Amino acid sequence: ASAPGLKSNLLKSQRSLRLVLLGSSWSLRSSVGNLLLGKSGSIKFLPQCVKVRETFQNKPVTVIYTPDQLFSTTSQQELQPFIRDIKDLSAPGPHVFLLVLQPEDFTEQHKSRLQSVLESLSEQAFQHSLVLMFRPQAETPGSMEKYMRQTHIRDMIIRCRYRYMWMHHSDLYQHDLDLKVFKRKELFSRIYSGLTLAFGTKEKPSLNLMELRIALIGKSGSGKSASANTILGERCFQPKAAPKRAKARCEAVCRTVQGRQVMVVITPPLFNRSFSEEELSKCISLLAPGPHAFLLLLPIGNIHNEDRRSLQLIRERLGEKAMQFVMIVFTRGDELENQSFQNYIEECDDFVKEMLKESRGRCHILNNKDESNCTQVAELLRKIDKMVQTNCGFTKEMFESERKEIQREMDVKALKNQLTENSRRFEQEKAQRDRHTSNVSGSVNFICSVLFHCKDLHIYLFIFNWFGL
Ligand SMILES: Nc1nc2c(ncn2[C@@H]2O[C@H](COP(=O)(O)OP(=O)(O)O)[C@@H](O)[C@H]2O)c(=O)[nH]1
Ligand SMILES: [Mg+2]
Repeated sequence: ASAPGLKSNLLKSQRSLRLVLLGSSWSLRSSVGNLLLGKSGSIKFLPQCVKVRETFQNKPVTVIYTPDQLFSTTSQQELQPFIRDIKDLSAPGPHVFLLVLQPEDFTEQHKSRLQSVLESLSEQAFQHSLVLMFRPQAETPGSMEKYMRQTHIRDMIIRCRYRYMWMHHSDLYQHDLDLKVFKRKELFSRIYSGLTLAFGTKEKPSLNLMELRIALIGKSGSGKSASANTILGERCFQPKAAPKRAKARCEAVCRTVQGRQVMVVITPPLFNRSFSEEELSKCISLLAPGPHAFLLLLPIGNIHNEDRRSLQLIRERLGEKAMQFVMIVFTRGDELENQSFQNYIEECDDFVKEMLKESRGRCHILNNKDESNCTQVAELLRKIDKMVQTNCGFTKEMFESERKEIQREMDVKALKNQLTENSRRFEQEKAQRDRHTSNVSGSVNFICSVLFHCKDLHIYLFIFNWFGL
């Protein structure tokens, strides 16, 4: 039996979701299952297929855990009971085959086996499959691109019509409850958006380019929500005209944009005091292994001298290295009317030009009122790609080492201040002591002179007395 049509079953009713976990090691598959079901802890190895039901946002979710037979040496014939089990448990047919792969352990043989099992499971199995790839355990710059170039991995992704996503091992073992909930929602949204990806669209999916992770920075009203929607091509956030209270938490959404995965994290305004160090660190964690770009949003017509401080704040809070990943994005591009962007920049105040110089001329303009304009997004992604080519991205390790550096600088500064304060106090006390000493010596002199004069007086009195005067 073929799997039921995705659109008719999953999208129309959206009543339930049946998922089959296939692929890599038991520990990875079961951990992905646990994340989907919102469960913690590990499941001990199961020798046969098992079906577990849960709900997600009030909708039933069934996850079918499969044992390790798939990649073991068993012949295709011996796999028949395994295939039958999956069919029985996922009847009337699964909506999604989640192919959990670890690229460094995934071989040509694994690919052939996986393909033939999928073909036996359903004629339409590939249209219902999503490749979930785990980042290499020892990730080095460019290692993901290297895996994406491997023929068997490329073939697998192309057969799944470019439905693929990367995950980080740490996504599965989050201790932070908020992050865990976020990762669960994100995985579901990626499954839904991955499966709804329209085939044969004008957008040509690309395998050469990795996913992009973008952090949006800017004051309240700078257009973070609106720009995130423009970039993601979907109304994921609610833009709001002022006045409003700045959020102290970061928000993240991931979508397939022009054939590639793009994750956008909106950060709370940096000057917001309630935006804690912990939350800042969480923002960077959400963008694991690190953002490719920090877009500093400046709304045309509402840029002030104090906005210059945003760059200083990025330095102070994220470290000097983060500056290499900063791009200034002017929002409200529609307000340029007939003026060209180039001309606008030329007429800008000097401090804006200074800011552009600090970000090495990396800038872009967005018109968030023109939602259908994909060119401005394509151009932005291209500029980010160019930036990524020269520096691979800001990593959590960089952030942590920068934080240490910032902390060290702050400690040195505090120590210097303390020393300055101590010497100032010492000088003050010395001056006070000197004053005191001079007062005392003044008094002593006075007393001495009085005594001296008294002594004279005494002599005079004696003389007067002597002469009987
Ligand atoms: N005309 C125009 N308005 C925009 C543009 N970008 C954002 N806005 C508006 O500016 C206001 C603030 O935007 P929002 O995204 O909520 O800013 P945030 O506080 O940084 O998230 C909203 O009313 C948006 O509709 C743009 O490119 N053009
Ligand atoms: Mg907003």
